[in-house]
Amino acid sequence: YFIQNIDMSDAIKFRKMNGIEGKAPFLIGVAGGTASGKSTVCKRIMEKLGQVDMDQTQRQVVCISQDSFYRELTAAEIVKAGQGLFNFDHPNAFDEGLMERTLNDILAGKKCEVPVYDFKNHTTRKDETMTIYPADVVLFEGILVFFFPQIRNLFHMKLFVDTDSDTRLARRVPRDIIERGRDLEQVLNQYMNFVKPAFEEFCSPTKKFADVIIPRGADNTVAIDLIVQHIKDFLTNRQEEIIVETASNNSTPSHV
Ligand code: UZR
Ligand code: MG
Repeated sequence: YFIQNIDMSDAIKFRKMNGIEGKAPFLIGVAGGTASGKSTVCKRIMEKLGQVDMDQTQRQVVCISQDSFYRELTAAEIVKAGQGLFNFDHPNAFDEGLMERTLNDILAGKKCEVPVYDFKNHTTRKDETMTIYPADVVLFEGILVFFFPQIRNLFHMKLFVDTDSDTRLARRVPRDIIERGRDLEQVLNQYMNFVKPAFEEFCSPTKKFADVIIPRGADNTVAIDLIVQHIKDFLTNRQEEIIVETASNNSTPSHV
């Protein structure tokens, strides 16, 4: 069983010993409009897989947000952002190259560093990154994760969280005010000028790429249970493949 506060070298040794070192994870993309419940759907999936109370390094399932890949803004763009005049819902707001390189590293079974985004200052933190350790399942969530073809084509499974736009707006307003330090007028202006039109132009059309559309978001426990079962099947199958591989690689008769 897992040990709390395990040393990283132990986690890497553990993957090595169990033959899962360098294995490509099952990569899941989770798209949907703002405040549709993407993060909550990911959290539920991780909870149902029993991942939440586990040590970071022992986790078989990790979740990354597209927010980490907002590109650096110029001085002029930062001023615009402060006035609610910068379009954070447009594909150009993201660093597509960094997203693609990071996902490719993850698929290669490498450990990688992901930027941490600060919504209050509209910038990634200079002093801080998040380390993503090799995992068996990686969830990547964001409004435009299916927009860029090179990124879209990397996913083994694509989910689209489909929540009514009035529900999304009703959630977005308090979230921006409380968690992201905005005022009501700024939030509504930004929503009308950028968030809503960009959803219709860039996000909503990517629903057609999804394998599974989840109506009502995190409330939809039936959909979440089906997805979790699929992930469990993947993990079990891979474990069986590894056992077979390990057995055939051993010259001495196997005890498995
Ligand atoms: P989710 N966003 C900000 O509000 N400020 C930033 O500095 C960067 C992004 C918002 C962005 C988008 N839009 O709608 C939302 N605006 O984050 C996406 N305006 O996040 O999928 O969690 O709603
Ligand atoms: Mg989010």
